[in-house]
Amino acid sequence: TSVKSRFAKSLINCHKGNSTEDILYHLDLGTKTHNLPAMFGDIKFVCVGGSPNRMRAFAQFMHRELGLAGDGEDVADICAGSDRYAMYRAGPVLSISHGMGIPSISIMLHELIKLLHHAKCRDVTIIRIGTSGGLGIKAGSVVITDTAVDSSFQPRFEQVVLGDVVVRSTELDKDLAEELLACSREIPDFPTLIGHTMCTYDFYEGQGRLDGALCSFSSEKKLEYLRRAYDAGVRNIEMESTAFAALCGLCGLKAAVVCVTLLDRLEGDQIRASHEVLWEYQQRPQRLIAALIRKRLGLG
Ligand code: R2B
Ligand code: URA
Repeated sequence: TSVKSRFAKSLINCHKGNSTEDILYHLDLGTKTHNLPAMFGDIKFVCVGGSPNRMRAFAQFMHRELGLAGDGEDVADICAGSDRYAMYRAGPVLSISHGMGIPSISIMLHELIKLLHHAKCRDVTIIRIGTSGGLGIKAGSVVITDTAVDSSFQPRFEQVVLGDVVVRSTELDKDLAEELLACSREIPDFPTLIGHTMCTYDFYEGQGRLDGALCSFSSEKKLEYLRRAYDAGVRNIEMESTAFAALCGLCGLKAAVVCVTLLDRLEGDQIRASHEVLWEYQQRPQRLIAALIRKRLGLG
């Protein structure tokens, strides 16, 4: 089966020509209402993450890291007209929130990829910076995903299209993952590793938690599943990576997933760290991505 995208080699969605208006509804942007090439044509790095506040903090952080004029504290939300997603920019870096879970990130990515196409962006690197539950690794470790796998540990993303299940590959850019790992060696404050990331449709039962509203399996079954995941190479669990990898891959975008782990799931289900500790953890992927961007831009 072949899929055409606006951003892949053909660069054009098979149904929508360039002449008609395109409304990016959930971003509150459009080709008639906004000059997308002027607003975004020079974007080279797109960073996406679940929370609007975190993505705002990331844009402010990148503003400082890139040595841009002003303190960057008053960054404006480019999607202020929509309360679904938040978008900020700092120089050539775009920072966008995607909410929680595959449906939410999918909607954002469709519109973001069309935005990059309309804006005529070239050589864009896209990175998801997120949180996750770790497997057999110290809380606070950062995992760079080599392969995003589903809850059966397979490198695939299943999407229902016109009532049929279509299976898409979840391959990520190997060179980018290695480049990120090389950058991590210059940040000794926390452990960074490469591993498989398991993507689930739920935070509770879907991730083998026993602290949700339902109680449908034993703690022995839970640990058996998590150990099987570990043995299959899974080092962290989150809720967007397979859809992100599949969509970016089909559209020819070089993509990476970098998530900090908030706990070790072999040790428990509840996230008990303090807000201060969790906030510092969430800065770790940001620091790694800042190092990559600075290096790419020749800023040392
Ligand atoms: C990680 O954290 C969120 C759930 O707490 C979800 O968006 C994810 O992938
Ligand atoms: N995000 C997840 O999806 N799972 C966790 O355990 C922690 C954060």
